[in-house]
Amino acid sequence: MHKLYAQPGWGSTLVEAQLAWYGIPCEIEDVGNLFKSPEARERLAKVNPLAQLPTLVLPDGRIMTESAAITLHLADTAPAGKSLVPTAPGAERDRFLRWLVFLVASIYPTFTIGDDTSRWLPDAAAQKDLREAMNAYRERLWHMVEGAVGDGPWFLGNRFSALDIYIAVMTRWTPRRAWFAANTPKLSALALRGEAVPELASVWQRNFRETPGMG
Ligand SMILES: N[C@@H](CCC(=O)N[C@@H](CS)C(=O)NCC(=O)O)C(=O)O
Repeated sequence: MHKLYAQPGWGSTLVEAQLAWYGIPCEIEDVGNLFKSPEARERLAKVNPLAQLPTLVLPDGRIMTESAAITLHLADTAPAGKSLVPTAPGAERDRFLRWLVFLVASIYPTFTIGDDTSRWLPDAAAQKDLREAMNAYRERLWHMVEGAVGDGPWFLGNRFSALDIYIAVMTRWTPRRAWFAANTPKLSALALRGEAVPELASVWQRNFRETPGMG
């Protein structure tokens, strides 16, 4: 069985949702708040030296980290017609890859840097400046993603994909849903649609306990 190191609402939700979509059973171990608990960080670092979520242990004991790698890995064995990743080659696949990597390589690092700026800078005022700079930069990046979304219903058009799961999860994070509703209506609509997918209902419930769409 797969084992997912997790924390409700954190990046592990990206993988928890995909496992649920594929009907892959998994054991979930919530690790605690990695920014507040040195013990949680130490425990996770034994399996993932970066001590980041998601961290997935495959049934044969191998460790997978990096949500995009896990996304592609899970799609490799997905039943035809159920895959969350368009098959190669093709324009839809290329678009998927471009924006998947944009989300993890451009947007995600703004959290790595901004979530706890005391990791990088000793001075409190400088920490605040860095956090605000990351927040502003992230908003610019989200506007770019908004510009890439077509007319729906999903990010890629008619096809539901892992991008829709990323949008549903990451729009829960700063700048949060009210900002997306006001500034990036297409992303906001995708997120709400993603939260209405019946196969994912229990995942959203576990990770974002409040009423869906109200984050
Ligand atoms: N590139 C990684 C980023 C993962 C990541 O930054 N996860 C956050 C949780 S949402 C984390 O574990 N942060 C702890 C830290 O940065 O030390 C991925 O896509 O999986």
